[in-house]
Amino acid sequence: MTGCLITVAATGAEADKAQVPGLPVTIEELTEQAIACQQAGAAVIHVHIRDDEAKPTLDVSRLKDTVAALRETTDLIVQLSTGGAVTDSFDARLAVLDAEPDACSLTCGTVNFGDEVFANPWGFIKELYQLTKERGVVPEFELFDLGHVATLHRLLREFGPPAGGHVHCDLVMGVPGGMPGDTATLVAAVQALPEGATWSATGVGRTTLPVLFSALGAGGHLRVGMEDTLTFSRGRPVTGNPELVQRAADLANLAQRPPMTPAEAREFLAIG
Ligand code: KMH
Ligand code: ZN
Repeated sequence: MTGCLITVAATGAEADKAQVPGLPVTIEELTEQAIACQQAGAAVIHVHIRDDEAKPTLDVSRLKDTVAALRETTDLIVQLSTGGAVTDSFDARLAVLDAEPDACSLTCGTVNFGDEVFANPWGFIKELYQLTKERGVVPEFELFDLGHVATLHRLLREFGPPAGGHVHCDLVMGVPGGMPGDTATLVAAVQALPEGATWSATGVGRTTLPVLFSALGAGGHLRVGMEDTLTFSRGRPVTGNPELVQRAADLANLAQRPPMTPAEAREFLAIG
């Protein structure tokens, strides 16, 4: 087994700043936490941004400023979300690539998302995938359900390998409406992945720790962060992303899978 790639999903599009004071919503808050997350063991940052009212936005010039600020202050691989919020249009989600990130998320199917629907029809998936290839942006395939794995196979079959040539996936588990965050489901999803693909996993809400332990034991990599988890332990809210990264890094070290540096992660993910 190799070292452990740790991705921090720092903000997301769902949590409310008024109720979660530690959520990074400004560029300053994001870079401050990003620096601490890198020190704690993160190599990739998955980025959603907020507007002046702390509401989710896909404003391209703000995304550009965020990419530039993260590059200035950290060595982290900057992975922009093309998922955005459930209310974002497909056009706005495609335009995220205009901000020229190192990497982006690419969700391989529609999924119920609590009371909402996170829409990713085939037409959108293939357009976004072709755009990542044209622009040389390395996608991370977000898999919320087993059917998404089948769509990933179809995507690779019809359009060939991604920019960089390496397939890396992220199992997003425990979303109400998606696959459950348990070991049996994780193993089933991993067994269905394309040959040679690497993977990380994240467990949303109370599935965070079971998924983390299962992923480490199965040779996978980790995504943690306030996009996915707002409670550190029973009754104790998360105060910021660094403590989630620190916990993941401590457990990865205990598993003899020390966190990859950003430089090691660039090589691993084939990000130039
Ligand atoms: N906010 C969710 C609706 C992604 O970043 O690509 C979608 C999401 C996935 O977070
Ligand atoms: Zn996201």
